[in-house]
Amino acid sequence: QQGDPVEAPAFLAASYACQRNTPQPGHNTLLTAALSVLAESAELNGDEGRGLAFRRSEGLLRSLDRRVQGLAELRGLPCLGDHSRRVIQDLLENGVSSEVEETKSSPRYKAMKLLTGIFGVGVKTAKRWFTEGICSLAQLETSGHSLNAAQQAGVCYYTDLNQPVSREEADAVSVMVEGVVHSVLPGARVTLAGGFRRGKMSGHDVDFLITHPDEGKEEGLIHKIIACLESRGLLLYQQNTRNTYRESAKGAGRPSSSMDRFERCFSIFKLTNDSSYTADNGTGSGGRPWRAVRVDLVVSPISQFAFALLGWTGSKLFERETRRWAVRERSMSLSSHALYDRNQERYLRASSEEEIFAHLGLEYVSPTGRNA
Ligand code: 8DG
Ligand code: MN
Ligand code: MN
Repeated sequence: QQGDPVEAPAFLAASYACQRNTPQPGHNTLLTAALSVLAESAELNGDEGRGLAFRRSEGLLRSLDRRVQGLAELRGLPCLGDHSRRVIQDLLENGVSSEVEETKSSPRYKAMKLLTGIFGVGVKTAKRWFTEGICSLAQLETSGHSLNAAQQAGVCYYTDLNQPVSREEADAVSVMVEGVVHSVLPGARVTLAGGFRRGKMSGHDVDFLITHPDEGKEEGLIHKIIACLESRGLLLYQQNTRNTYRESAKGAGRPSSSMDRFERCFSIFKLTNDSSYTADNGTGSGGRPWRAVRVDLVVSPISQFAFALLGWTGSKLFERETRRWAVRERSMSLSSHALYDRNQERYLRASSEEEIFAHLGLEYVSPTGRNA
């Protein structure tokens, strides 16, 4: 049957990603991969607005429950601007998009991707280096730039850290983290967050959220965890911060801010190729019997745990959209710490993610549906 395209169901026509169920990888990976390149390229140029527009298109396409075969099927759907539609049309008609191919092969994109692929190097630093003609690790090394501790570790473990972390490796890291956490604070709870909680099969790091059912017991926990990891020789690098969050009478801080103030540790683990871990690709570069893996550890008081879990599960776009929904549609500000109702001028408590969605007037989206 040819006919007109069917009306999009309401949840697909929803313009906020947090109103939709978005599985991984979705039915339109050719299109989403292409839009992701354009989004990344814009982000690497420091053009956040343009990056966000492509991310929204990408998210919308990933949420569709079938493979798109013609542009007409996208009629009436939100989040797809003219530019995205042109790229999609190219891909549907020719199998490739010339703009995407040009972007991928441009020296600037390649260099910026390589340089920001160094742990500890952000867009601003990479841009400065690229302007000076630095396009490779070798050129960076001979440039004489002094690197901070994070960047030194980033260069040192570059190959390992740019090899995706597999599900098996994430599970092996979970075993290590749980062992250490329970030995320094019995009763503490360790929850896998980030992309792996969303059901992704690989990731750029492994994210953990740690709490204890007795409020206050978690204070200072990050230091004990780090000390124990170090004594067991499991850490290659770590940078930790203590908790600086305080509720203010005026309500939660800027809703767009994705940084939070938990006790946390950005680290690089030494994952050994031992019995708990049998993946074939388990050796690091250079044939070492271990590999370096990026791990984020975050400690939350139990009273903020639901918010922290929602915040650290992602995806980044899903988080952004949830916060945008809260402000624009509910006059609330949401962070990884709390939800503040600006009309009632009070904080809304929650002990589960379901309660937060309910406060926001959103239908609950399970972690595996948050891959916007
Ligand atoms: P990946 O590692 O598989 O590439 O994907 P991911 O797990 O979704 O990305 P991530 O960079 O590890 O971030 C996981 C979530 O953590 C993401 O939704 C944003 C959230 N997050 C916070 N606060 C902070 C913060 O201060 N820094 C970073 N990098 N992420 C934060 O809630
Ligand atoms: Mn992650
Ligand atoms: Mn992370």
